[in-house]
Parts: sequence; C-alpha cells; structure tokens
Amino acid sequence: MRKSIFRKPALLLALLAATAFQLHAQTDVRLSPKVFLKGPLQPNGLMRDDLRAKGYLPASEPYSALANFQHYGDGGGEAISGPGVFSVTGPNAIVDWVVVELRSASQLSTPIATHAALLQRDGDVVNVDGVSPVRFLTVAPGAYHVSVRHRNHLGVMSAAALNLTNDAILVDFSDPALPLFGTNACAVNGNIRALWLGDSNRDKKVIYQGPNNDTFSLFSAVMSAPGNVNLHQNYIVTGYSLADNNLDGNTIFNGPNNDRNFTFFQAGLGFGALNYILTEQVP
Ligand SMILES: [Ca+2]
Ligand SMILES: [Ca+2]
Ligand SMILES: [Ca+2]
Repeated sequence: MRKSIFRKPALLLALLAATAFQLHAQTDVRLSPKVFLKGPLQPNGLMRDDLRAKGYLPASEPYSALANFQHYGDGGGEAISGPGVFSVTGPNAIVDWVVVELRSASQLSTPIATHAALLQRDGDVVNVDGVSPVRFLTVAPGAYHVSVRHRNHLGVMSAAALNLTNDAILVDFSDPALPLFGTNACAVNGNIRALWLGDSNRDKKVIYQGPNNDTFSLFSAVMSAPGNVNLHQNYIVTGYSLADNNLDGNTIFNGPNNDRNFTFFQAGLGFGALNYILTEQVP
C-alpha cells in the first residue's frame, strides 16, 4: 500500500522547510555598502540629516520617477517599512535614499539588479527598515561589481567583482583603499572618500560653468519656484530638490549658504577651472 507523505504532516513540513532553506540559500544576496556624499558631509565625519528632520524625505524611493534612471531586476518601488524608520536620530539617522546596483563582470554596461536603499549619517547603506543589510532576493550568490548611486551626486563602482553571499560583507566606498572603477571617481577628504556633489540636471556630469552646466538647473529651480513671485535670485526654495547640493532642505542660488558655492569650490579650487567637467565613472 502506497503511503503518501501528505499523510505525515511532520515529514511534509520538514521537506517544505528544507526546500525553503535551499531556495533561500540559493537566491539571497546581502551586502552592507558604506558611502559618504560630499554635499551633506560635515567636519565631524557624519552627514547632515536635515531632509529627514524637516520631514522632506519621501516614504518611497524617488528614483523611479527621475529622468535618466532605470531600475533592473526586481528593483524599484521600495518603501520604508514603517514611520519609525525616519524617527531615528544620531549617527544612524537616515540622510536620503540611494540605489545599490550589481553588475556581472561579463556585462558591465547593464546592472543585473538594482535596489533602492537608505543611507545613514555614518555612511551605512541599509535596507528599508533602516538597519538591516541591503538584500537582493532574486540574485544568486556570486561575484559582482557593486555600485552606489545618488540622485544628485556621481555614483561609484568597485573596480573588482566582489564575492557576495547571503552573509553580508562590508563594501566600504569611503575607504581610499577600495579600488574604484575609472579615474577620479570620487572626492577624497582627508582619509575618507565622498561622492562628487552637484549633478542637478542628472546627466552624470557635474559642470559649474559652460554647456549643460548644473548651475543653470539650480538657477531655474529657484526662479521657477511657485512662491518666488518677484523673481528674486536669493529666494529660498524649501523641500526635496535635485538642486539642493548639500541636502539641507534649502535650495539657494544667491545669498548665505547658497548651493552654488559647493560646485564653485569643487570645480574652481579642486581643479582650478570653473568649466572643469567631472564625469561619473559607473559604466
Ligand atoms: Ca550606522
Ligand atoms: Ca550635470
Ligand atoms: Ca542647500
């Protein structure tokens, strides 16, 4: 007489659990990137979190709605797991959304998967609960180039394909010892790296002066603001904006704490030419 395993619930449950474990083990890649953004980075080694404190951070990832951005794999539509995620203060408070991308060494031009994630003030890139490692549910363990991108900073990518499994490893883009793809891929402030700021028009270049410059996007953001009825160049636009270079929640063209000076000093002092063009090195 045949005996179906379905008459033995304990055995069935054990089989299901084993299958679930195998599926989990085969498909789940986790990692803990660390990265600083030059705009909000402060002398104390933490990034400012004004966007969170002022209530400007969107609960869902902003990247799907942006020009010149595409998600891959099952990336896109990520949202915070609960309102408490944006209540955390201190070094683990959330600065903004970023995107983590994985690429295979054989096809660098197109990510196999992307995942919007949250950036803490101390540089940790975490999942939508604000604490856990970033997790790619549909990517098999293997070797991948890891990149991190931000909506108005230039992204970076690891020069090497890194072995990823379901045990999260630290991928520390803030450490000058981590080889990066390309040349002059990001800024170096003392002994830490930070992503170049100022890509307000999202063309993967930062340009202070000259054709397609980002300064014009900042100017336009201020002059076209609905509240700027008298067209003042020193009008302060509040909120979540691509032209807010230091992520303090204020978009300012002229006047104290203006966002123009950040790209001015980056180009002029950093490279000695106001028309210097910084280009994102992610393929
Ligand atoms: Ca942290
Ligand atoms: Ca640009
Ligand atoms: Ca600002």
